[in-house]
Amino acid sequence: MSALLTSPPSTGAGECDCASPRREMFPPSRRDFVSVTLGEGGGYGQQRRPSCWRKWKQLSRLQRSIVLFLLVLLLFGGLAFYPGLSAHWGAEEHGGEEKQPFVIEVKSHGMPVLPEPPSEVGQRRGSRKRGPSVLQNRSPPTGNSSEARPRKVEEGGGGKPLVSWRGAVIEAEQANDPDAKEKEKAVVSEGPSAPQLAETRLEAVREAFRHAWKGYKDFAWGHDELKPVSKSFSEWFGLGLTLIDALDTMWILGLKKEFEEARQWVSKELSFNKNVDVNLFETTIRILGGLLSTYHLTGDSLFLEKAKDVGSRLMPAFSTPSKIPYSDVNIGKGTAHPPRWTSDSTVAEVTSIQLEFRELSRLSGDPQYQAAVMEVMRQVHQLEGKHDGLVPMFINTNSGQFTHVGVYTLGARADSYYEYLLKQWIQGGKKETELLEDYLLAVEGVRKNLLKKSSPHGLTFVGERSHGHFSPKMDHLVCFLPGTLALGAHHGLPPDHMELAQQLMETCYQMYAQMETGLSPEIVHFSMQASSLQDVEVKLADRHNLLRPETVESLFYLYRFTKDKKYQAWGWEILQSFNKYTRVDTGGYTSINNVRDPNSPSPRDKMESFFLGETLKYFYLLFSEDPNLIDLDKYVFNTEAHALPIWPQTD
Ligand code: DMJ
Repeated sequence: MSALLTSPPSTGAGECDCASPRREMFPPSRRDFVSVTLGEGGGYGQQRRPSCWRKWKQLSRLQRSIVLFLLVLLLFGGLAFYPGLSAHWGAEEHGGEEKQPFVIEVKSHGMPVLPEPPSEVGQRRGSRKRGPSVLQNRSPPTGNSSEARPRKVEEGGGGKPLVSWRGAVIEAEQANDPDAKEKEKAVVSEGPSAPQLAETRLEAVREAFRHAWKGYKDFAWGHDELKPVSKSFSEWFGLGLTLIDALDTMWILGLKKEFEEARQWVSKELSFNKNVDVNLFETTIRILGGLLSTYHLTGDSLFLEKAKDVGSRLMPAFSTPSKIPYSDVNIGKGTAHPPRWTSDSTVAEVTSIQLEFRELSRLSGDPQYQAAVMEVMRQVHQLEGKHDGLVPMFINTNSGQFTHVGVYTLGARADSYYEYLLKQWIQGGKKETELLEDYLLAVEGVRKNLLKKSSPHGLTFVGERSHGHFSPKMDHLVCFLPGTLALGAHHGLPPDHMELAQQLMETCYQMYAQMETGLSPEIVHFSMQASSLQDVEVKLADRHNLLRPETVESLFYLYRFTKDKKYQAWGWEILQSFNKYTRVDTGGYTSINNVRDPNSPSPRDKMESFFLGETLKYFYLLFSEDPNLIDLDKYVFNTEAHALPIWPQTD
C-alpha cells in the first residue's frame, strides 16, 4: 500500500505498480475512463512499462488530467486513513490483539465476574495477569467513596482509550467531551441504587453459602470438613466441625431451613463423649465459640448445654506443671498431652481461648473456666523474653517460660495473642488495664520493629524479626491486624491506630489484587530495594490459598467504622475471585495450590470450616448496611468470627 501511495504521478493510469495488488478502480465497460490494473504482486513489471507509457501518451489532455486528479484524490484518501491502518497492522504484528474487546465480561458458575481491569489490556490475555508492578485498584467505585471516580484507562494496542465506570465502557471521545461529567453522572444514575447494590451482594453471599452448604450436606454431612473435588470428607476431631462453625453464620444470613437442619443434627447426633484427641485452641474457638455465639443469637439453650459439655471436657488441658495448657486433650478420656515432639505450646493458642472460657464462666456461674485462662494471661503478662511488647511463638508447659526467644511475628503462632488482648479488654468492659497496656505496648512494638514500607510503591507492611534480623515476610494471617486496630480506635484508642489500620488494609487488598487469580497467597515477601519493580513477591511454596478470612474480616471492620465504599468494592472483587477459582460445580469451595496460575490454580480438595464460619460471614457483614447486625458496641467476635456479648456493666 505504501508503494502505491508513493508512486510518482508519471506511473499513471493503466501503468502497473508491481508491488501493489490488483484492483479494478473502474468497471471495464466504462471505456471513456481508464482501467487501472495495479498488478498481481511480483515477478513482472519491467517488460510492461513501455506499453503503459505508450497508452499514457495516447490519452488526451483531459483524460490525463482526470487520471492525475484521481491519483491525487487517492493519495489524500490514503493519508486520511493511514493511522488506523498502521495501527491495525501493528496489532497484527503483535498477534492481532487489537481485534479483542478491551473489556472482557466473564461468567463463572452463574456468578457475575467483574470486567477484567482495563489496565491489563496489552498484557498476555491467556494469563489474565493483574498487573505486575503497577498497583492494582480494580474496584468499580460506588457511592460516596474516596475511590468514587472513574479511572482513565491507558491506551492499548493502538485502540481508543476507554473509561470504565461500574463496569460500563465509555468511548474515548466521551472522555474528552466537555459534557463528559454530566454523561458520567447519567451512567451512574442508571446503575443500581445503593440498597439494590447491597441486596445483590448480600444475596451473592447467601448463594455462595448455599452452594458451600450443598457440598457439605451431600458429601460430608456430620463430618469435619468437605473434600469437594473428591466428593468426600475429612475428619479432624470427628465433631461435625464445619456444621458447628457455620451455625451462627446461617443465623446471621437468615438461612432458616439450613439452620434448622443443622440444629437437628446438633440435637440428635452431636456427642462429645468420644475417645478422641482434639486441639484445645481449635476446639475452643470453633466449637465452644460457635455454640456460645449461636446460643446468644438464638436464645436456644440446646447450644448452651452443648457448650458447657465441651468446655468442661477441655479443662484437663490446664493440668500441667506450669498451668500453661497442653495443646491436646482427649475429651472422652479426660487426659491431655503436648504434641509428641515437644512439651511446648504455641503462644497464640494458649492466649486465644480466653474470650470463650470467660464467657462460659459468666453463663454457667462456674468460675473455674475464667480462672484457668486468666492464669495464663497473668503469667504471660509478666514473662521475660518479650521484645517491646512482642511475644515469642512458643511457651513451655513445664517451665511456663517462653522458648525460641528472639523470633517475633504477627503471623502464625503469635497472631491472635494481640487480637485477644484488645478483645478481652473490650469484653470485660474496658476495666482490665493490664490487657490494654500490653496491647498498646505491642502496637508500638510493631511500629518500632516490624513495620516497613515496600518498594517501589511504599505499601506499609508488617514483617518479622529473627534474632535482630528483619525479614520482609508477611503471612496472610497478619491481615487480621487492620481490623483489630480499627476496632481499638473505635473503642477509644489513639486515632493513629486507625491510620495504620487503613494503610495495612490497602496492603492486604494488594496481596489479592496483584495476584493473577485475584486471591492472596498464604505468605508474601515485600520488596525493599529501590530498584525493585514490584512490591509483592511470592515464593513457590507459599502460593496456596486456604479460603482464609482475615482480609475480609478487616474489610468488614474498616467499612463499619469509615463507611468508605471502597472497602465493600474490594470485598466484592475478592468474592468474585473466590467464585471464579475456588468454587466446585458439584457443591462446595476448595482451597487451591497456586494463586499465580489462573489456568491451573490446582484445587487442594478441602473446604476449611472457617470458610463458612468466618469468610462468608464477614463478607455478609461487610456488604450489610445495618450496623445493628452484630452491633460492635454490644458484641465482640472471637478469632473464629463467633459473636460474644460485651459484658453488661453493673456500676
Ligand atoms: C481461623 O481458625 C482463625 O481465624 C484463627 O485465628 C486463624 N486461623 C483460621 C483462619 O485463617
